[in-house]
Amino acid sequence: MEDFAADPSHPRYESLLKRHVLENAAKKGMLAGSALIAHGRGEAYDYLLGEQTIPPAMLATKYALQHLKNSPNAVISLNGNTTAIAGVELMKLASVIDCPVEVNIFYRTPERMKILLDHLESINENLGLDVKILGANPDSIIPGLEGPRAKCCNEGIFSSEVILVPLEDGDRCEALVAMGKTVIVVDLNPLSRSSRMASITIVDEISRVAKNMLAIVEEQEQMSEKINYNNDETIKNTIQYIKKSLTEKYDLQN
Ligand code: PTJ
Repeated sequence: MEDFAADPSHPRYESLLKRHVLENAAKKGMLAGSALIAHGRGEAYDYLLGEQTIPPAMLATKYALQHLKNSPNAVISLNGNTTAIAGVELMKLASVIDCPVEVNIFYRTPERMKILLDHLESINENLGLDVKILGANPDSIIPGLEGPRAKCCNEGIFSSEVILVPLEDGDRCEALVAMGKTVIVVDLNPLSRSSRMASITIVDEISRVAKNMLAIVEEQEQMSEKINYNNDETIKNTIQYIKKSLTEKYDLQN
């Protein structure tokens, strides 16, 4: 990336790089107006996690992946932020688990839809993938939602049994759960309504989740591991983890 000045030795290199990728995506018209605010909120929560995948997130990731892999009709929903920072990894994942992706954005405009769909097509071409990319011609409506954010494709989100929806908003998450789907949310904020509504909540950064899922899928034996999972417990364990690490780090008991 020629116009990126930070050196890999910079302690905040990864974070600066992600911001830069989002800045460029914004210039190309891929992002919603509030995308950088949403990212900043995510960064603040990521600080509390130590910018790493914590054990409850890894458990949720493995459990979610088993559902995605074993379902005959899973789908990965992609919005602006997710496409910009984890589009490549999630397209690779879709290819390995053989499911479609669907561009489904909250702030929907025909211009943004086209830019995002073209971007994903170029990932297919550049990596020699053949992932089905849905979203151009929505023919269904998510029941219980008003306006353009309810639009979706029958072949993808509408008929899916398992859906991965990174950075989802609470209303849509609730509506998808009400449709009887297994809704897998990725959200750095364990307190958000999406996190609390989802069937499986992964409190982790989306590009780390995508990389973890790809690595796990490649190690086939982890896919058959019997996982005892309870989503409320996983969220509580996440909040406990944050509390314990802050207490230890800042010696808050004294
Ligand atoms: O592309 P669109 O039109 O669908 O719009 C996408 C955004 C993200 C702008 C839109 O969905 C939105 O406004 O989202 P919210 O309601 O601000 O929620 C975003 C949630 O994602 C917040 O709880 C953030 O903490 C979290 N988040 C932000 N960046 C990341 C993240 N979670 C995981 N990985 C991230 N990189």
